[in-house]
Amino acid sequence: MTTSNILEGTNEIINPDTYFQINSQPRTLPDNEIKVKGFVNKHDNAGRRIVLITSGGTTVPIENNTVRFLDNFSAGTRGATSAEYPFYLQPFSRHYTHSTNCFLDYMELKDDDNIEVNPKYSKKMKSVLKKYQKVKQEDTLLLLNFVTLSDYLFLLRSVTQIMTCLKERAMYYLAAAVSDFFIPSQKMVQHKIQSAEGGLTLSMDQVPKFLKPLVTNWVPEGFIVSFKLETDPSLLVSKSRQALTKYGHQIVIGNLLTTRKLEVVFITKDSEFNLKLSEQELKDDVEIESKIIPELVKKHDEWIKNAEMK
Ligand code: PAZ
Repeated sequence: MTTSNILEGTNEIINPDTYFQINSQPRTLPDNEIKVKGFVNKHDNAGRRIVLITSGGTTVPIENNTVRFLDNFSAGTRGATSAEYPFYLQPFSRHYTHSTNCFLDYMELKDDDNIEVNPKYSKKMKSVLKKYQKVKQEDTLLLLNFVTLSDYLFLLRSVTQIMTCLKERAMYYLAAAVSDFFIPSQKMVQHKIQSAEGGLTLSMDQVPKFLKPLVTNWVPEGFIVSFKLETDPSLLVSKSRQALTKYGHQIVIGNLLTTRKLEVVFITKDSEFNLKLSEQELKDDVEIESKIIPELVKKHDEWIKNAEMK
């Protein structure tokens, strides 16, 4: 007879408030809140707009003393690239990460004591460096990290609530790939699941839909853009529109896993249109975000103007 480890979930969906009550806040949250308050106050006082970009995947642990976890697909490219248009950029460092190049490939030994940038790369590096230095000088980029679903949700709630004061001047660009399923801490085993006990059967709870309180209560005046990722082309538009109708925010950007860097579909209350790279643009290494962001800036302008007219 074979035995197995069984982790049981339930079909009941808890509400978002309950989620925050039954999970402990991440240790880094108070420090992050201080950083965000400083950043928001400074730019709010200067009358600037602020965009919250969420990017990357969230992990869901299956043991309290976590050895294993489930991950959501996302390389974090969408968020990093978007932060460069029209502003700038892991923005910046994305150009020099292991997925593209090793940073050291850009360097050469000048002599025994000094290194320099390989002249082959200096033109490209110079333009990224200039943008990076401008961002540093003007302090217009604040990077915060999350790993688990819980890190993400606590951070999202805090940051959005701090940004409420910006009203219509805030944009929320929610590109992170957030897990739809999790195992509540009280249902997780404490220690590493033992393979000697046989296979593993997992049943998980559904993560509450946080977009609802975000749109309705946390930042009701903000301009909110969410992403919808699908793998089946026949579902993309219908699922994206369904999300827009359900949460009542401003835009859903739909994308397919295999073509997400080439094409997206914008779904708004009254319209639906595609943004796509042409053959020539592909050859020229144009990035789809260079089309997405100007379109959103235009729509955000209208959002602010409409609010001023009220
Ligand atoms: O991070 P990445 O560039 O590899 O992928 C971006 C993306 C596909 C995760 C993003 O565009 C997206 O669709 N985010 C929402 C995912 C979701 O439906 O939960």
